[in-house]
Formats: sequence, C-alpha cells, structure tokens
Amino acid sequence: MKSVYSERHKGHAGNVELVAGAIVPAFEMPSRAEFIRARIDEVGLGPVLSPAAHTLDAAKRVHRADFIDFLPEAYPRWKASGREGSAIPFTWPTRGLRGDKAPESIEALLGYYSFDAGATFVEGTWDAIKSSYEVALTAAGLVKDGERAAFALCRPPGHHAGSSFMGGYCFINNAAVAAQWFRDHGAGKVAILDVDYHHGNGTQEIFYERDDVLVVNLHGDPANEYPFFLGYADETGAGKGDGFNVNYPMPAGTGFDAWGAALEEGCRKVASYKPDVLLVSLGVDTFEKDPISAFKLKTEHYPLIGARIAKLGLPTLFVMEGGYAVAEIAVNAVGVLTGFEGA
Ligand code: OKP
Ligand code: ZN
Repeated sequence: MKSVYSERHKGHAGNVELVAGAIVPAFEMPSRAEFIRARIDEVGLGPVLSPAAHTLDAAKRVHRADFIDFLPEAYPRWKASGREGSAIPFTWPTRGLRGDKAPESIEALLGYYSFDAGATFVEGTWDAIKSSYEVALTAAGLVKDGERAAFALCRPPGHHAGSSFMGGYCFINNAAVAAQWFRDHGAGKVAILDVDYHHGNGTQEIFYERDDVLVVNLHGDPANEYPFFLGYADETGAGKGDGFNVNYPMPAGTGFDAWGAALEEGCRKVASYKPDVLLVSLGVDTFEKDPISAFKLKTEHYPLIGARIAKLGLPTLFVMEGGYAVAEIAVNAVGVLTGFEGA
C-alpha cells in the first residue's frame, strides 16, 4: 500500500493543554506521526510519497470559506496583536451570547471558530494543517487513479473539525474533504467509517443532511466521553440524510469482543449502502494503553480490523486521526494496514 506523508507537520509542535488544572504538553504531538512514518518502512508497507500542492478550493467544499480563510491568518494576527506564546481559544459564544456574527478581535475569533481549547496555533501550525490537507487529497488521488487502497498519514487530525469550527486537535476535516473530493470526481456514493475512540462530531455535522455520504462512527459514549455534545445512537441523520448517519457509542472498558461486534454491524451497513469508495478515519486511541481513552483493544486486534475492512472489497482510503500511546500507535495503525493487505 502506498502512503502519503509530509514532514511539514513537524512545525505544529510545542502545543499545550489543560489537564486536571495543569498546563501540560498536548497529547497530540509530532512524534506520533514520526513513529508511524518509521513503522511503514520497518514492515515494508510500501512507498511513501510526498503530497502535491493543492489550493484551498476542496476545503471550501465542506467548510465555510470564512473559516478556512481564518486559519492561515490566526497565528499572524495573534502575533501582530502583541500576544506571545501559542494562540488558544478561551471564550465561546454559547447560549445567551451573540454567535451569529464574526467578531473583530483575534481572541474572540479563535472562540468564534472553535468548540473547545484543543485546537491551538504556533508559528508552524498553518503549514502543518495545509500539509495534512494535501496529504489527504494526494492519497485520495491515488485511490481514484486505481490503487486498491492508500494511507494518508495526516497530522494534525481532522474528524472533530466541522463546517465552521476547529477543536479537539483538528482544524480542517481531512476525511470529509477527501469524501467530498471523491464525490466531485465521479463517485456517486461515499462511506466514511470512523474507528477513532472519539466520536467524529465534525464529520457527522458536515454530512448530517446528506444521503450521498454515509457516516458510521464507533466511539466512547458521549454521555461520559469527549466530545460529549454529539455522538448518541439516536442521531441518525436529518432530512434526506435520515438513516445515513450511524453511531455506535460504547461504555468505558469496552474490549474487542463488543467493539468487534459493533465493527461487524457497521461494516454491514457500509456493505448494504454499496458505496463507490470507503474512507476510514483511522484512530488507534481504542488501544488499552492509550493515555486519554478507555477502551481495551490490544495490539493483536488491529490487523483483524484491517482484515474486516478489506472484506468489504471497496477502494479504500485510510486517513490518520487519533492515538496517543505514542510508541505503540505506530504498530497498531500500521497493523490495521498490514491486516488489510494480508486479507
Ligand atoms: C482527538 B481525536 C482536555 C481534554 C480534551 C480532547 C481529545 C481530542 C481527541 N485536556 N481532550 O479524536 O483523537
Ligand atoms: Zn480520538
């Protein structure tokens, strides 16, 4: 399987987050992608290509144009305003406040275009976001041109980013962009299977009223897990999208028996939808030792996930999302891919 990777992700470094009252290094860090990159060569998965340059047009097919245009401006404006350190959103226009109108201040704009404090900017962040987007589109091109499957080693991840907001380490929704790109380049129907531990709220929101993109999500129950405010089983789509969004929330402690059963059901939904192409939002934070997650999958299970997905027999684009047990995510993520290839 061919992979696409860019070292430009490395500039998105040194970010922090608030955990139990303390500012700590963000779990989403550059070494995640570096371990995966090295593992690809270790197992001989296949060639690793650099992404081709892309304009932002494809991003604006699923995101609001003003939101996309804000992203490259965010850090320069933060700096120009005399602020130092990373740009972190900290005020949100929630109930009772004016959320209908873009404010002027950079501090306010960060809140206006986000749903949490988890999407933070340093100097190199925009270039990393752009490279991650280009990685996804370049890998999508490989699948369109006839590869059975490809791996987009995206960093930063994307599935929490919605049509007009960032959050949860995500800025541009790489999988959603690629899904729309396939639609715009001849695919009649696209399915997205999101196996990251966290619900892909951004992906769900973007396609919620559409029947041409099926979204299936396996994740920690939002009653007790991030992103909390979306991801329940009764969210099945709206309008002509009714029936084309499927959520499998599962409790903390879920192991491969129950998780694999949900995967089986999800794969059957995908199969009966008969998509022209499948995207997998590949998070491996379902791993038992993931530091911020609560499922109990073991390393030996990841190749089984890949093998089950391969059984669908669809052209498949894997798009990297989460996974924070840094040393082990490489083995687990690439394990899914080798499992797919061996099936
Ligand atoms: C991104 B992906 C605050 C906790 C916030 C955010 C988790 C984002 C996960 N310290 N946690 O889905 O893997
Ligand atoms: Zn996750």
